[in-house]
Amino acid sequence: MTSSPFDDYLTRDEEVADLLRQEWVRQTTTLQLIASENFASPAVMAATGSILTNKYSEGYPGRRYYGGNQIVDEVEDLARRRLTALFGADHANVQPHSGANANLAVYLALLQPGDTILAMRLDQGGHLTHGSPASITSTFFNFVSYGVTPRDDNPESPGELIDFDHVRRLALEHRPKLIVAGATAYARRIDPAPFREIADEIGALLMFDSAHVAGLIAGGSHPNPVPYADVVTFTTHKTLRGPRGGAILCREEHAKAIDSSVFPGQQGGPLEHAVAAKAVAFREAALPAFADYTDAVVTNARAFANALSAEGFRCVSGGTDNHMVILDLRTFDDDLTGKVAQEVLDRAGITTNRNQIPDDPRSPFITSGLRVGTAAQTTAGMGPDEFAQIASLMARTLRHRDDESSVAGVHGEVAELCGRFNPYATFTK
Ligand code: DSN
Repeated sequence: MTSSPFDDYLTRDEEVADLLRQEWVRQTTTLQLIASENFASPAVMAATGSILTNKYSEGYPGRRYYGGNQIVDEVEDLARRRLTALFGADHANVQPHSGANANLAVYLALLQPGDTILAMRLDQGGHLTHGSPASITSTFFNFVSYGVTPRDDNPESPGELIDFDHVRRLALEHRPKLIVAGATAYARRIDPAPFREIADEIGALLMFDSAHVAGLIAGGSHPNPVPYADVVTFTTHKTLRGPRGGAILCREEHAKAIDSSVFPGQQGGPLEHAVAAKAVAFREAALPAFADYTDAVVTNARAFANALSAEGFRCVSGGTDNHMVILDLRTFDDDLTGKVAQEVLDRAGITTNRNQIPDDPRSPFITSGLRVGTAAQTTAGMGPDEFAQIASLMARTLRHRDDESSVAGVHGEVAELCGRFNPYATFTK
C-alpha cells in the first residue's frame, strides 16, 4: 500500500523510511488494543500525505488571510458539510489539531477565565482537559468534578456508573456555567438527556465530549448528543477511524464564538491535508458498511469483556456498552500493577495502556487498571472468537510473566493471529 504518489522518495531518507517500515511491521504483526487507536483507511492516509500540506490558509472558507485558497476552501467546506450532515448539526469547525485543542477552544469561546465547569474527574474516567490539575484547563477555569457510583459486588447492579445524583447536587451547589459530559475511560453508554435536564435546571451550557464514541454515534450504535448539547467535541482518529485531529459541532448561536476561538484564538494555520482526510473519513462513516463496523466493535467488546471476566479480571462497571473494557487487575493478581501488565503484554505483542480505575489506590503512572479496546482489531476483521482468544493470550502472558519462553510463545501466537487479519487487506479501492 502507498500513502501518496511520493512514497518512493522516502527511500532517499533511509533512516526515516526504515523507522516507518518497522512501525508498519509492529502495527500489522502485533495486537493494537489501545481503545483510542484505529487503522485509518488508505484513502484517509493518502489525503493526510497529500499536496495540501504545502498550503497556508489561516481563516475560514471565503475569509482567508492568504491567497490561493480557492481549492482549499472547497475542501474545508466539503468537510464541514459532510460532518454537519453526519451528525445533524447546525455548524462544524474541522480545524482543531486535536481533541484537547477542541475542548480548550470551547471553554475559551463560551466562558470567562475563572468561570466554573462541572466535568468528570480523571480517575473516574474523565479526560485531562476536564479539569485535571495537570492540564492547562484547570489554570484558567474553576473545575468541580463528578464521578461514578460506588462499586457493588451484586452482579445485577455492579455500580461504577455516572452518578447523576452527584452531578445534580454539584450543579445546584456550584451553579457551573458549563457542564461537560463524556469520558475517556468509561465503558458504558452515556445518555445525553439527563445531562441536558440538569443543565436546564440551572441554566448552564452543555458540552458533550464524544472523543471516544464519535464513530459509534456516527454508526448509530450510541445516542447522538447533538440534539441535546450546545456543543459537541471529538477526535477524528478513534472509533471514527479518520486522521489524527479534532472537530467541534455547535448550535448556530455559538458558531462565531467557536470559530474565533479556534482561529485566531488558539491556533494558526489549519492543517488542510488533515482537513481533507477528515472529509474522507466523514464520507466513509456515512456509508452503510460503517454501521456494520460499529455494531461489530460493540459486539466484540462484549465478547472480550466476558472472556476477560472468565479469566479472573474484573471489568469496571461489570462490562461494556462501547468499544472499551476497563480492567481492574487486582482480582486477577493483587500484586500486578497496570504498569507491569502493560510492559509484559508489550513483550508478548499485545499493545494496551495502563489506566486508573475509580478510586484507584495507585498513582496514574502505576495504576491498578488496564484499558483495552476493540476498534482497531475489528477494523482488521477480527470477531468474538478472536477476542476470546486474545483474552486467553493476555491471561497466559500475565500469569507467566516471569517466564520469558512463555511470553515468547504468546508472541508467536499473536503473530500467527495477526497474519490472518492484516488490517490493510480489508480496505478495497
Ligand atoms: N489519550 C487519549 C486516550 O487514549 O483516550 C485521550 O486524549
